[in-house]
This record gives sequence, structure tokens and C-alpha cells, in this order.
Amino acid sequence: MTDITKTPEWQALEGAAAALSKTHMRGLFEHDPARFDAFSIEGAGLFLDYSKNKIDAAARNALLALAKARDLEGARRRMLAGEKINTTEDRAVLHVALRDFAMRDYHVDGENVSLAVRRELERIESFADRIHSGGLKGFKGDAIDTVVNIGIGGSDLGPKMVVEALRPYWVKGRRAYFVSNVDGQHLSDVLTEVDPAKTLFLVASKTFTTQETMTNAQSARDWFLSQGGKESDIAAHFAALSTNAHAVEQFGIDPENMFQFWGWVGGRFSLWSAIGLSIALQVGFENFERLLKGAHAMDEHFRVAPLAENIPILMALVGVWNRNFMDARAHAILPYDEHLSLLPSYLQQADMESNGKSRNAEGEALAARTGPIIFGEPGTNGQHAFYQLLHQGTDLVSADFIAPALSQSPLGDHHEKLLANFLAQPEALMRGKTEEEAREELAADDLTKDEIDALAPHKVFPGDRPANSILFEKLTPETLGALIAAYEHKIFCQGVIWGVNSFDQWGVELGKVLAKDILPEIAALGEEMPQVSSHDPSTAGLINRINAIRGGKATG
Ligand code: G6Q
Repeated sequence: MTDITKTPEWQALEGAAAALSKTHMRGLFEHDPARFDAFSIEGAGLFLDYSKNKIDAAARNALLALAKARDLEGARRRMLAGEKINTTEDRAVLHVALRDFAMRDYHVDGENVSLAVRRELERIESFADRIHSGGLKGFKGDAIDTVVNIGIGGSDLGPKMVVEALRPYWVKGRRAYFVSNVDGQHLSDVLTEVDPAKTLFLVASKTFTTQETMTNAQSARDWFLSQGGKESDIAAHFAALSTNAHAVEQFGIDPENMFQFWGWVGGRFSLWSAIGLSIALQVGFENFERLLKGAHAMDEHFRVAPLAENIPILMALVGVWNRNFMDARAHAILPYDEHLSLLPSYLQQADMESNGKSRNAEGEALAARTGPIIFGEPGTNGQHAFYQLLHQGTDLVSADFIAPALSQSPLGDHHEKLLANFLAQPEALMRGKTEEEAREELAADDLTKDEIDALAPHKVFPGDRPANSILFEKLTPETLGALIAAYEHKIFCQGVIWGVNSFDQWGVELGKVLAKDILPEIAALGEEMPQVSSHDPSTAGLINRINAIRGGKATG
């Protein structure tokens, strides 16, 4: 594969960046009053303003040329056609099939998978109906009103984020908890809050072998049996969301209570599948379907909108611009909506696990930087925490500011204040404040010349810092679905540009394997353990110290 940095398209982009190096973004706005219109697009209920990036028409054209040269359209076609684009795992990538309300058929290995998708959705609907109508009774005859989703990574972050985002849609009287960490405190804390007779545990695991999830599921099962539940009651209190029917059965979950998904659904793209059962139970099946429909609307936009008007594609290209040509080190996700508080951590996985790679799909080292560090917090909280670095730090950080124009729960003038901050921050990042402006302000405050000299440098903001603004009417299931799908496709497009396989995650393996080796070397409380000398001296030293603290007496 050719080194992307040596291609004429890449070099044209380097030229476009060099041409802009002496220009401040303020100047771009001053010279082009129509800049906002020229650098904003909309689709599927989302409005994207990317005018506050240091980009001009020439740079945009060069980015679009890069997309063409990388055959982004061909890659999109191949993904949507169900080709096995996840080559290292020999898998198709078809989360779009889970939400295709245009009723297209998708085929994997000659099989029409859409039929299975529809059948499973119907099963989810009727299960949700049974729960909501009180038809499924717990072991004491009570209606089930609480769900505990036990899963981790892709089997946790998506449904947890969506359930929180759709708080205004919660079915009255229902509670949903999410347990992911193998730290027993996580499960214990939740178990103190739930009534075993009214609780349904969803064991969410694509493989049904994940250490954390299986440990939590086993402990939840033991707890349930210790609280008066019998083996025969497990059927009413445990369901599985998985691709591994055999392991589900071995665990003792009734196949009737297993909701299936498939190898072609990547973990971090699985909230649209049976992994979303906790969403359907907490907000109702109808709202789960609205979420899928919103994602489908974005899929259709992504499928047909021309490159220059395509939200995920523009998000991807502007991201590549900032990362590779403006030297942005990190990308901040800044939702101005409290209910989107978990969006940053959800996107952290979606993006960093997908594009945090330094080899291309063929295994060759990549010359260009790939995925940035993703982090974030809801506005306005982040403003009182890490925005200092965004405004005046030595590293460039790009950002997505995300907000609904209307609040789901209007309260006094809260939303106007929230929106004012949503608008002011990217304006400040773009404009900055010159030394002259800082001095004028200080002079207006009647400071002496010495005081002004001392303070002025600290009051200077370089500005010229990039941000997208993503605006929508209200945080509904539809807009949420469209927003998540936009990011999914953005991540895919960036992977295509950089040449990485966005759908594998080999980088999570090594630590898992080492943890398996170490587990038998950790002393149970009070147990005597031989001194460990395998591993590097640091790891061995820490193991021996932990064992000593845990009451173990080192033997040998
Ligand atoms: C996501 C990853 C990973 C996965 C978890 C849980 O894309 O593959 O986060 O979702 O490791 O895996 P299981 O669902 O198999 O338990």
C-alpha cells in the first residue's frame, strides 16, 4: 500500500495548510461574510456548522479529493453491501441492517440476515410488552420493574448512554442499572438497591466468555439463589443477549430468554441489536424503534448525500484536517445537554477502539497519525474544569459542541443560559483575544501601567482553535439515533482515509492474556503464596507487596 503522505492529494493538503498558516480564523470570517452558509450542512435532523475550523474552500476541495482518491464511496458501498470489510476477523460490518426501515435485504455468506433481524426485533417487542404489562412475573408473583444489565465495553456503554440520554422517555416506575466492572463493589452496590423478586438480569455478552461479565453474571445468579429464588425461577429472572447459544444454555438461561445477534454486529456498534433490550425495557419498544429510525435516517443521508453535503463524511474530513494538517492532539466531545453526559465515554470507545491503530489493514506501519485521544464532559461542567487547556494550553485540541435548541425539561431561563455558553465557547476558541484587546480591557478597569504589563500576557487568548457545532431541535429518540449513527459513520470514514480496519480491536488482547497469567499468583485473603519472581521486577514486586498486604506469608 502506498504511503498516504506521499500521495499528491496529501501533499495538496499540506500545501493548503501552509497557505493558511499566516491567516487567523478571525480573518476568514472577516473576508467572507457568507462563511457560515458555505461551511455548514444539515441532514437527518442534525445541523453541522464547521465554519469555525481553520479551513477554506481550497482545503475543503483538497479533502474531498483525498476522499475520492481513498475511494471512500467504494468503501461505503462495500460496507453497505455486507462485504467482509473487517478483514482481520473475516467479518461483514452491518449494523445498518439492524435499523433499515427501507426493508432492504442484507446477505452474509449467502444468507438473508434481514429476516433474522426482523424476527429478533419482534421477539424484543413481545418480551417488552410482557414485562410492561406485568405478564412476566417474578418468583413471588410480582411484576418485574427493574432491569440489571450485566455487560462491559460494547455490551454496556451504548445501552447505558442511550438509557441516560432518553430519561424523559422512561416508562414510569421502571429502573435500569448497568453493572460492568469486575470490581465486586459495582455489583454489590447495585444489589443493595434492587428487590430480587422484581428484578430481571440481562447478561449482555456477544461471546458469553468475557471474564468480567461472566464473573458478575455468576455472582448475580448466586445472590439471586441466596435471596429466595430457586433454580426453577432463573427463567423469569435472567435473560441473555448474545451470539453464543451454547454458552447461554450452559449458564442455565432458558433459550426462550435468549435474544440473539450476530458476528457481523461489532460490539461497539451493537446497541441497535438485542444488546439494546435494556433500552427497549426502560423507554418502551416504541421509543427504541424511534431511535432505530433516527439512525436509519442518518444511514440514508450517509448513503446518498453528495460528499460535500454529507454530515458524517464532512465530520470525518474536518477531523482528518485538524489531526493531520493542523496537528490537533486530541478531540473533545462537549454535549450541552446533561442527558448526554455519557456520550463522551461512549464515543471514546467507539472512536479510540476503532481508529487507535498504527498499522493498516494489511499490517503495514502507517506514516500518518490516526485516531486522536477522545475525551469530554457535558457543558457547562467542562468549562470549569479542562477548558483552560483548550483555550490557552500548548496543545491544539479540536472539539464538537453539541446542543438541542429546545430543552426536554424547560426550567426558568436555564436553557437560554446553557445555549449562551454553547455558543460563547466556540466563539472564544475561534476569536481569542489579542494583547491589544486585553490591554484595553485592563485599562478600562483602571489598572496602572505596571499592573497591565504584568497581567496582559495572561489575558491573551490565541484563538484560531477549531470547533464544530452540532445543533438539533430536541434530544428525542430520533435525533439521538441520528447523532450516534453520524459518529459511527464518521469513524468508519476516517478509518478508510487513514487505511486502518476500524472494526477489529487486537490492542485489547495483550493485557487480558497477562491478567489470566497473574490471577493464580494473587493470594486469596490470608493465604500463603510463594514469592513471585516471574514477570519484570516491577510487576513481580507489586504482586509480592499485594500478597503481603493481603495477609499472605511468602513461602520460598
Ligand atoms: C467492542 C469490543 C468490546 C466488547 C467487550 C464485551 O467493540 O469488542 O468492547 O464489546 O469486550 O464483549 P462481549 O460482548 O463478548 O462480552
